[in-house]
Amino acid sequence: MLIKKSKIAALLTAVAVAITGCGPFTGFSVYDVTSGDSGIETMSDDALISVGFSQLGSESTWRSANTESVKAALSTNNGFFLIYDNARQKQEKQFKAVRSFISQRVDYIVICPVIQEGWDVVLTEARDAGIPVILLDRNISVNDESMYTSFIGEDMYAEGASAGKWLEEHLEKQGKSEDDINIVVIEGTSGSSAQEGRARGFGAIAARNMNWKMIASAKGEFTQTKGKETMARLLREFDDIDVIVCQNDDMAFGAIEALNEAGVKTGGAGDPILISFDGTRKALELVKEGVINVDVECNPNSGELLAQIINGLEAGKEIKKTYYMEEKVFTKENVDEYIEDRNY
Ligand code: GZL
Repeated sequence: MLIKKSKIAALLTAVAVAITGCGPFTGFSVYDVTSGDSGIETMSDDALISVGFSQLGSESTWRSANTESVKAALSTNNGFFLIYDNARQKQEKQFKAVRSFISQRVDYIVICPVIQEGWDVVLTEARDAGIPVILLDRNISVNDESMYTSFIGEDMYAEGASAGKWLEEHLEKQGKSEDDINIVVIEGTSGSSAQEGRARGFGAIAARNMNWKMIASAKGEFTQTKGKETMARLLREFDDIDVIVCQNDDMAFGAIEALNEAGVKTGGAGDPILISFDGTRKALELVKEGVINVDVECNPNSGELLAQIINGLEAGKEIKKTYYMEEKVFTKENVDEYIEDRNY
């Protein structure tokens, strides 16, 4: 679908007036409606695919990498005109952004949904406007799956199950398969497919180990600050924690701060086991040091696949409903093979 300069100009004016209240501005490839910063290079092509991207926030290292992956892949040089909005964890802001994209008649809408519920109405509006919606990273619960064209992201249930299977094997090696194991979980954003999927996946493995005691699940909101607060509270409540599951690296970083302040080491023989998710470089360095025992990868670099799928749709190709990113499980035994390649 070719988008003429006239439409881009109208799009830019609409964005400018709608967001900043001031007049049109000259060419750029990415307009960040959150900060009002214009992008980098002037537009060279007059045939651009316009994409409205509703990103849920900037809460973690992972999220920043995911945003950068999309901006790099959906650049003007690659044939795209990207309008980026950061909803700062608020679903209402995502609804507002999607409705703004609809009013600007973009060619595609991409959403990283902060939580699973509540999307039926706004996605019906996008469908009525004839604008395909692609879900990125997190998934949604809708009555009618035709509301979105495709989901590109991670299999969160599999990630949770991988962490549980690793713990089974680790306890077996330690000769602790029959011991009572007290487990606390610091969970990400409540109601997100990441929090819910990882909890269900790990929970399925825990259910087949009757000696595993899930003594607490607490909110960490995927942030380092909240992860630290929650870990400090759990340390005050429990003095016999054997396993700490953090549903992302940023919460693990916060938990480690609280553990250090309480004089509690993790990862070594007799220490609490620390399990994390995402596989950021900083976390893999802690895996290498033996502070984090295992880190289940959640790959944020989905921008290129997103661009391929949009180009495929433009070319009328058959597109799958679901695309899962390739993911690994990092431990002290294999981390050296991958740590140098981490770009986030
Ligand atoms: C998972 C993603 C999660 C990451 C967190 O796909 O949605 O959100 O695990 C991020 O780091 O905040």
